[in-house]
Amino acid sequence: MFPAIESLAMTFPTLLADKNVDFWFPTQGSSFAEEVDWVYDLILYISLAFFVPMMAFMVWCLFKYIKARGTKAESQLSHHTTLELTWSIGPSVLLVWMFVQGSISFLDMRTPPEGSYDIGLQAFKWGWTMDYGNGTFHPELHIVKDEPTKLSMRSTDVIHSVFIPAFRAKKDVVPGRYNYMWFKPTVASEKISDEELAKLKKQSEGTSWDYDKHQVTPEGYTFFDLYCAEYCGTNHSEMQTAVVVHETQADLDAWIKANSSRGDVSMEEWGALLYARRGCSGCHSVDGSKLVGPSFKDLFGSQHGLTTGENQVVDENYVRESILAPKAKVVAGYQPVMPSYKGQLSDDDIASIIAYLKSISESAPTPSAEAEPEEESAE
Ligand code: HEC
Ligand SMILES: [Cu+2]
Repeated sequence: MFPAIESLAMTFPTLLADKNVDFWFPTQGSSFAEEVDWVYDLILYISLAFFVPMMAFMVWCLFKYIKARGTKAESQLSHHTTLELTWSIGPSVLLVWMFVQGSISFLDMRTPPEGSYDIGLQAFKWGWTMDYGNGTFHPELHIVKDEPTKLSMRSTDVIHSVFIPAFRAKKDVVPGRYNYMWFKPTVASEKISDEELAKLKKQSEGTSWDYDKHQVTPEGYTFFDLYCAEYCGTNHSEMQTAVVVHETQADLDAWIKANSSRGDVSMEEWGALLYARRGCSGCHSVDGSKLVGPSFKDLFGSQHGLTTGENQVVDENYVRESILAPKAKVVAGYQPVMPSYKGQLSDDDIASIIAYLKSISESAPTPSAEAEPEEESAE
């Protein structure tokens, strides 16, 4: 099966370093894994059983029938019906067997069971947003052990592909339609101790969280990898996220609740979190460099032209409109490729993003009437 081959190719360089990888394949993390690996092994060993003796025989013939230079070649036009039937029918039977075995697993993977736990997945250049319902969105995929889980997937731009090597699951995400995939995770994530997590947090202070280096999420869970497996542009290789498998539904519910709203985090901090979590960082830098979209550094309070030729001041209303209806006013020199976040960011979320934009803008004016009466940190 393709997932197995690709997972091997992808994990090979990190094979020895990664504790999630057995000798040959990633951990068997879902109910599909055993089946897929079995079919893979079946095909591999049948191929080896033919390849090795054939090559050995060929090399043996090379030496056995070697002739001196200049010897005239003889014609060998003879025919052996039994031999020819054997080498045609034998392999055909084996091929059909491989096909049937592969199809059985394939059909199983195609059909989500009734009553699966449904999570929305949105793919975009270049990241992922999972929709847990009730306005809770997060780039990480959080699911429950032994619970059949279905992903309802869509793309805002080009074709992406969800690939979770440990689950042996992969499916394309195509713009303009919903695609579905499902799996039943069988291995739960572990959580490291609070002290260990605090240590890691300290190490990575001031930088973004390095999943590869720490091998746990910012909340301290071990995780499986989720990659984009369809080349989709410049930052395709960074289109990765973590899959965390919770022990019980109650654990997942608690996690969703904790991530559903700002809680007692300040607006500015929440805005920064949303910037990182909701994919803005894929298109907008905060260091002044131009990516797919304009940088957020010193954006708030500045002025620039629109594609219509009009001049636009970046204020609260304009930012709000840019997030909810990005195509209404397009910045001159940019393509109208930003997805709308309508229905995905609450009023509080948008106000938090505005607070964050102000905090990284020199020219941000004093808080206007619309902004929260929160103390402005003038750095
Ligand atoms: C797929 C890339 C992409 C993503 C993701 C994205 N944007 Fe944009 N954004 C753009 C582009 C391109 C523009 C400029 C063209 C336009 O105005 O639509 C833009 C424009 C903007 C503007 C107006 C900027 C200006 O200079 O006037 C704001 C504000 C904005 N985005 C906020 C956000 C926020 C907040 C997020 C995350 C919640 C986000 N964007 C996610 C591509 C993106
Ligand atoms: Cu992609």
